[in-house]
This record gives sequence, C-alpha cells and structure tokens, in this order.
Amino acid sequence: MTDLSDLTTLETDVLSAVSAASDEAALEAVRVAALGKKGSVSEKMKTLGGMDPEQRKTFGPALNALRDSVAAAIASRKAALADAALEARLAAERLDVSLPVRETGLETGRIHPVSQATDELIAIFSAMGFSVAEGPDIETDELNFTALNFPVGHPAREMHDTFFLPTKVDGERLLLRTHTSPVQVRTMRAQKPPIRVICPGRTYRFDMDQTHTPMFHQVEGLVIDESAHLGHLKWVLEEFLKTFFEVPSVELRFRPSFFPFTEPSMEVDVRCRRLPNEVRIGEGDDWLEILGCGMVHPNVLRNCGIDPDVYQGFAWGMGIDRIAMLKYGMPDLRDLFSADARWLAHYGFKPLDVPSLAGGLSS
Ligand code: 2NL
Repeated sequence: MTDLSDLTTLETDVLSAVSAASDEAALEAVRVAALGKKGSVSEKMKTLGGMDPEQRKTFGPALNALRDSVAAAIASRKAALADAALEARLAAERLDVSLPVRETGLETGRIHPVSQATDELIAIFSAMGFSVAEGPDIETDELNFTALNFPVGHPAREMHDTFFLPTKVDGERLLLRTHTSPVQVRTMRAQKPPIRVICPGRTYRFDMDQTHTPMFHQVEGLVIDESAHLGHLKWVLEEFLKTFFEVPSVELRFRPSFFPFTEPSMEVDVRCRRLPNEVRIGEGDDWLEILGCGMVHPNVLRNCGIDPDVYQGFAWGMGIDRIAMLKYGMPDLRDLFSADARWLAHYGFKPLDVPSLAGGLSS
C-alpha cells in the first residue's frame, strides 16, 4: 500500500537525481527512470487504477503534482545544462578577429633572385618578339661541342672544365652542358629561319672559387634571318640592359674576343660606377664585362642544317647569376646557392609580384 510519505520520498530522490545530472545524457537517463514507461513515477501512476474512489481523490492530485514537479525540474535542469554547454562551446571556439591573419606559403614563400632575374629577362625578350626554349641539362658531346664548331681534340673543349658522365657501353660519353648553346642547336635543327629565341637555364663547369660555382645559370640569345647584323645585336643588347637594370640609358664597349661558335666574336663591357657597396650601371667612368657575343659561325649554321650563303645571325651569352647580383646588390655569389632561408627571406621576391614590363620588373 502506498501512502503520501512514499510519494514525498520518491519526489526528493528524483529531484536530487535531477540536480546531480551533470550533462544532458545523464539527465535523459534520470527522466527515463522516473517518467519513462516503466519509470518510478509512471509505476506509481499505474496504481491509481486499483484504488477506491476515496483514495483516488487524495492520490490523484498528489501523483499529478509529483509528475508535474519532476517534469518541471527536468525541463529547467535541461535548459540550464544546454545553456552551460553553449557557454562552454562559445568560450572554446572564441576567435579574436583583431589578430593578424596567419600567412600561408603564398605570403611567406620567396622567389629566388635567380628565378626572379630569369622571369624579368624573359619578360623583356618576350616583348621584343623572342620565344623561350629549354633543353636537357645532360647533353651529348655532339650537341655541346662538335655542332658548335669545337674541333675534336681542340683545347677549347678543355677550357670548359666539363663534367663528364661515366662512358656508356656503346662508347658514348654524355656530359653536363657547359653552356645553353645545345638548346639553340636543337632549335635551329627543328625550326626554319627566321629564328628569334632565348635559352635560359642551368649550366655546369668544374670550377669553384669566389666568383665561380660548379652550377651556374646562363641565358643565350640567337637571331637567324637573311640580314641580321651586328647593328641589330647592339640594339638588342642595349635595349635589354637598360630595361633590365631599370636605367634611362646604357653605354656598351665591344672588344674583340674568341669563341669557336662565332666569327667575329666580341666581349661586351657596360659603363658603370663602382661604389663601396654597389655597382651602378649606366653611369660613371668604369667598365664592367657583362657578356660575350658574335655573328654565328658559318660552320655552326651548316651543322644545324642552315645554309650560310642564305642566312646569317647573331648570338650572345651571359651569366644570369652575375646580372642578378649586380641588380639586387648581393655581395657574394656563393650565397645564391647556400640554401639559407634567412638570406632568401631578405633577398627573395614575393610570389604574387610577377615581373612584367607594364606592371614593373622588380618593384
Ligand atoms: C659568354 C659567351 C656566347 C654564344 C654564347 C652561341 C650559340 C650558338 C651559336 C653561336 Cl648555337 N653562338 N652562343 C655566342 C657568343 C657568346 O657566350 O661569355 N657567355 C657567358
């Protein structure tokens, strides 16, 4: 037999279980245990059916009150727990929108000065109507030397301090290209004149001191048509140098020289001023050797399937590392290849500042 004090005890027990529930899952378990189909409060409700009318008059309202009080306590605890859960989540997911944006690789990464200089010179020569050609770093002796009029056994081959690969079983000896000229040979053999091409890329010579690294970058240019001459060459070089060094004018001095692949051959100096920490191009009373050039040797044209009685052309070659150092004021060549992240953070260029003639080369 149930009496009213049982109901009071049950209410006290359920309400304290409600307050003790520390999260919404625990509270749901308390609700099922009290108000669920077989819950303690529901079981009490079921006893109403077996009571006589007098008893029902007393217990009916008391049980309803018990059920309502438990339901209300659960609802209010549920709301409190939901509030607390939301507060905790808000605190955990709090964002300080005034903090600086965390940079991605696109902002922190830097373009190497040699890549920057290469992109700049490509922009300049593209605007003059040159296309860009590339070729393999590993070349044949024929493409690197023979086609370029280096006679077999000629000392000019030794001049280049070549890195040779181990001789193959068929006797062929591949090498690391000592200049980018083999790319021009490939171009002349693949295309018909007129040809206007530049070939930037890595080159290799067995040499290492303050001004030489065993791998360095070169850009060579080649123009072949029926009437290309040294006057055109001079204009192309002047135009390139003043645009690259971003000065109003440059003055060039051509000195006779020798290369197996050109005749005549010349070395070119540019007027400059030497200051303690920089070299200024286009002003001053000093001269700086900057490139080599000449008219393409008839033997080279013949070796590339071009008739030297119909066509002629000029070519030049220069070191990209050198002109990059001059332009960006970098004192030591070896820093270019020391892979020092702090050096690159200082001298490198932002990836989204793509050099163009219209948008500025290196600004
Ligand atoms: C230098 C000199 C030069 C060339 C490179 C060339 C290429 C072909 C035919 C004829 Cl396929 N010439 N290239 C010509 C003259 C000079 O480079 O001092 N480079 C750093």
